[in-house]
Amino acid sequence: PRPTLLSDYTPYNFSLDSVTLDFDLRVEATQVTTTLSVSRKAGGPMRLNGEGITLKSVSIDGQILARKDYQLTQTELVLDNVPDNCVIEIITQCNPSQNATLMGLYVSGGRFCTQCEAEGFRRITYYPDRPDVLSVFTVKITADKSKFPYLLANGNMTDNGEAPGGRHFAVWEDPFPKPCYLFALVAGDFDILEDSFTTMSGRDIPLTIYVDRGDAPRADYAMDALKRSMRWDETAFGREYDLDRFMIVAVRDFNFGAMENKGLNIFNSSLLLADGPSATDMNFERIESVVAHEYFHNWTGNRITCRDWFQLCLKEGFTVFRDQEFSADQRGAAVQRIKDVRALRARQFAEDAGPLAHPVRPSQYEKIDNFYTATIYEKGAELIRMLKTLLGADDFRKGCDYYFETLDGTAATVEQFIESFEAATDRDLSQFMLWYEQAGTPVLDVKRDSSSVTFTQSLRATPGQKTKRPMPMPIKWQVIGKDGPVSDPQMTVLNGASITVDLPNDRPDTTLSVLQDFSSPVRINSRNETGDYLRLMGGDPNSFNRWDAGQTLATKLLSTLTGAIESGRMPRVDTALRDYVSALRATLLSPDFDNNFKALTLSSPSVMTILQTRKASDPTAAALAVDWLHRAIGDRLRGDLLPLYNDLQDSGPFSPDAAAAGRRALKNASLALMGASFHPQAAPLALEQFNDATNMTDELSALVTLSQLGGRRVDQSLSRFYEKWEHNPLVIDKWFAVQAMRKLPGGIHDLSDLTEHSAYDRRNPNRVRALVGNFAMSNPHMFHNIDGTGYDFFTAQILDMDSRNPQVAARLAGAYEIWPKLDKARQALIQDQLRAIMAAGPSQNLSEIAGKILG
Ligand code: BAL
Ligand code: ZN
Repeated sequence: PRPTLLSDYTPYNFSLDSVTLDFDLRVEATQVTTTLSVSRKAGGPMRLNGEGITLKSVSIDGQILARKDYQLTQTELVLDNVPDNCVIEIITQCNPSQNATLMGLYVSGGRFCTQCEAEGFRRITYYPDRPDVLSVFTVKITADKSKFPYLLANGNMTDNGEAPGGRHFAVWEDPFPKPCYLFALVAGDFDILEDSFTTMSGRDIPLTIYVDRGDAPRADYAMDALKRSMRWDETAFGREYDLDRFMIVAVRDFNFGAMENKGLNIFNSSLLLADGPSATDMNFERIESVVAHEYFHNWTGNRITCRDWFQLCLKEGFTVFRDQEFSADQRGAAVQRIKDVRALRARQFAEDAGPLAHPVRPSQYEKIDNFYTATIYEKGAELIRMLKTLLGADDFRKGCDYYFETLDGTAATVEQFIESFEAATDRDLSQFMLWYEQAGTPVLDVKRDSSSVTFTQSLRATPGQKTKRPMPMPIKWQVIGKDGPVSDPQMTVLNGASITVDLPNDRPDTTLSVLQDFSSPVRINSRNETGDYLRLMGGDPNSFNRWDAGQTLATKLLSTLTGAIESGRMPRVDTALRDYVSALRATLLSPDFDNNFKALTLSSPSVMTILQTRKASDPTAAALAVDWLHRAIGDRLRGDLLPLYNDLQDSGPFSPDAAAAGRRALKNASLALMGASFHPQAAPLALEQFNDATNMTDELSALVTLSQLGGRRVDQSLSRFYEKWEHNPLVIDKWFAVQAMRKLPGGIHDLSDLTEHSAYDRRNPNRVRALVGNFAMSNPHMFHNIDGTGYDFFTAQILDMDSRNPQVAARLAGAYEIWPKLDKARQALIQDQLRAIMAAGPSQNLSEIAGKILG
């Protein structure tokens, strides 16, 4: 099919003055009566999108149209001769119980729920399913009262009552005009958690979270995070909540993490429910940030939405930036920045370097679902961060205020966003737009002599973009001597291809700390040597760069080790490795750093990061290199790890806060290194921790260490874990994930057996991601096995998923994007898999991804 092009944008030829939706909810045959009050803005027929639904009737101003008066295809209802002002009524029917795409209206856990972004509303009724058509919605829901006691939609409930046949109804009105992708409906039985929030102007807002029966206590943390988010948006951005109530619903079957529907957020239960015994610290951290993210969308996404889906980064990049800033305030800026950059490099840099590279604002797509990517989200957030760095905090805030004030209630573009900052600060930001238009990660070359430093930027061609232009790049840097900094922090903006700057002083024997706080999303090419990285690890006052120096050094060591393993040589402990571990040890023992920072310093770069630095590499060699390095670190820190582990034992009640999480992170990192180096205490300690754990972070970390140590205890621990958590699906996801990531003794057969386990559910994205997704992304030994069985298994699972849920299938298939970085044999194997996918008659979603990866 022909792709959709940014350049083809034309406004819709009608405005919708109001929309009324009347749902007669039935599990197998729901009837939706849609009433549109329309006014013509330009000539032409009215085109309405629709997919997978049955048209019952259509009428204009009370006159039912005959079949010859409209055109109906698989994807469109086209009405000719629509009067300039009229009321159109459309009656449709759908089958929520059979809707496995999890788009539109579907049933999850016996309840009705919806997911409409990006193009799910067309599975509910015929409608202009595009983000620039805004309208006010009134929604009436009627359903069986005993099975569906709660009937929810966006906005405020204005009426409710009994209906014949044991049914009841509720009417909801949302006074804020919105595009249909923000529509939501939920009906079912729930436990509820209630609270309230007083806004900065003194309005009391009831807050309600709807969860499975018995789960309400597990929503406490999300509620707390919600209230902190609401306050933070007032103080950091001056944004107040607008409706009279705010609701969140947790559902188990969900394609996204969560969805920002106006006043009625719907969450994947994995990103909402947590308590100490069943959720890890990482779960708590993610819940806090995703609750904040969806809430922040109320202004960046809902009050100001996107003109078209090419502008997706306008709401997503900005909202990720906002949730990152929130998390930094809640948990510590340095550690948050390290985690955000680590995720960016692992996912977005890999995307930018491969066949799926695309600009933050793409210019064409086949299926917009495929563009909910790390580039749109995470690189999009980096662009906002650079804007703030370039403008300064005060001018950045002025630009944000201007944007909120002038574009409220509209569907905007990236240009309008940037123009807001230009208008508010009187600056020319036209060159900055290149960051939105050019794909790929720039390389920043750093070359110094005794008195100056030269920064040069370059950007390689990416699919569809041969030539690139220089982009404005803020570079924070500082001169570091052997006893610490010998200059103040400096800021250079590189606008052209190259710039030479005088050093503040020309002392010999100094190292430049470049790109402090990761001030631009680029790769650095420096001439630093091991000694320079060791100096930065010990003496850089910028926490991010202190951590990053260790990562760079570890990546170089791992690349060398991978090369040795590939050519059949034994890896060896050399001086660089010895010095690196000594620097790690100094960090571990220093009272100046917090436990979170120390744990991050101990965590080594991933296999994906190593592959990015190499050509035609064997991923199983890279995985062996990581294992080998862990073992070497564990050996060399042998005397330190056990005392550290013992010192960090928790005492007192569980807290999910950053300080307590940091203690657990460092303690479990010590345990993992003891395990990796087969410390005699590793197995007994892991077993004791597993048996006695009172929180999931400790329980799961111990299980992972045990599973890596191998032996009979692994099966016993896995069985025990399963029996203990059998009734908590979120923990059973973890049980599948642990096995997906380990070297299974029976190889791929063990993995196939897991897909036949009674708890495995092919229809549930969380479960499939836990087993199949983790296998592809985090089990390099088995996934990349040269016998090809890992790839065979994975392709079969993708195609199986594609028959039900194309969106999730296409996302899984993204794991194959790494193939150009692999050795020739694996390249050929993966290309064969991609051809097999294309030959199997895949969905449009999967075909776009597999086709692009294949090239
Ligand atoms: N808008 C889709 C889910 C999210 O990014 O919040
Ligand atoms: Zn979002």
